Amino acid sequence: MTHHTKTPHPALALAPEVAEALAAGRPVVALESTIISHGMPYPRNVEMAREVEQIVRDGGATPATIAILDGVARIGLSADELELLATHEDVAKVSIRDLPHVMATKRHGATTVASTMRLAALAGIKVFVTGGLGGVHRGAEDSMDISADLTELSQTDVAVVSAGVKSILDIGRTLEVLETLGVPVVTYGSDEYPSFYSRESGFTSPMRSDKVEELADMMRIKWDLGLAGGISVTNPVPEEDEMTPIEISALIDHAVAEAEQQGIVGKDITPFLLGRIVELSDGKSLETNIALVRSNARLGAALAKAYAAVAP
Ligand code: PSU
Ligand code: MN
Repeated sequence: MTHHTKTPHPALALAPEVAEALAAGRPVVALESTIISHGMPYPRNVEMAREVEQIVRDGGATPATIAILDGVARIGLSADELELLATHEDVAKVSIRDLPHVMATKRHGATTVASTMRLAALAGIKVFVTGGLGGVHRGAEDSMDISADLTELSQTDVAVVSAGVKSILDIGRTLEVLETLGVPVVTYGSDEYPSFYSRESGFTSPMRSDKVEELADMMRIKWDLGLAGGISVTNPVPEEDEMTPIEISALIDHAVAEAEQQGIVGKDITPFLLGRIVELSDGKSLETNIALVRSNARLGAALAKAYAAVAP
C-alpha cells in the first residue's frame, strides 16, 4: 500500500516550514505545549522548548510545536510564541474535550498529549515527542480519573515518544488499559517499562525494540493493516540523568497526599503534582525531566526519518 501525503485540515494554521516539509514528505516531529505552560517553571520551560526544537532540527527533522493561539490551532510556532506560552498567565490546559471551547472563545491554549496527537494527525504528522504520558491516576477505581491521552492513543494514528508514565499515576493499571485499548507499548532498548524519572518501574515492558527502523516498521504495518490508533514508544531516561525510585517515590507520595488534602482534582491534578515534585526535589526532578525530553527528541527525530524512508 502506498502512503499518500495527507492534506492538512483547513482549520489548522501551519508554519510555512512545516507545510513545506509535509508537502515534500520530509520528516516532521510534533511537540506539545502543556509541558511548556503547565509542566515546568519559567524560564526553564521556554529554554527547554527552544532546545528541543533545535535537537529535532539537528536530527534532520522539522519541529512543529502545537498550541492554540487566539483560538487558532497552530502547527509550528515562532520563538516569540513559545515565550508567550511560557509566560502568559491565561493559557488554558487543553485536552480533547477543551478544543471546541478554547477555539470558540478565541483564547490561548496549551495542548496535552491527547489534543496534540489529534491536531498532529489532522496536519498529517505521524511522530510526536513529549516527556510523560497521562494515564490512570492512583485511586481511579473511585475517582474514575483516567487521562484522555489513553483514549486518544486508541484512536489516532500517531507514534508518541515518551519516557513512560510517572508514578504519580498507577503504572500497572495504565498498562492494563493500554492493552485493552489495543495500543502497542514498546520500550526502546530495555526489557523494563520505565517510570519517567527512573529506568525502573517494576513492570516488564509489553514489547521491546532496539532499532529505530523496527519501530518505523511497526508504524507502517499497524496502519497498513487498518489497526487504528497510536503506538506508545517508551524511551527510558538516560542512566546518567535518572533519579532512583527510592529518591523520587517519597516525594511523589508526599505530593499526592497534599493534592488529596487540598481537594485538587480533575485537570488541575497533574500540573499541581508536577509543580510540587519540582519544589520538593529542590529542582532536581526538573533537570531529569529536561534531560529525558532531550533524549526523546533525539529518538523522535530519528524515528520520523526512518518512517519517512519506509512510508514515503
Ligand atoms: N506528565 C508529565 N508532564 C506533563 C504532562 C504529563 O510528566 O506536562 C501533561 C501532558 O500534557 C499530558 C497531560 O498529556 O499532562 C495529562 O493531563 P491529564 O492527566 O489531565 O490528562
Ligand atoms: Mn484527569
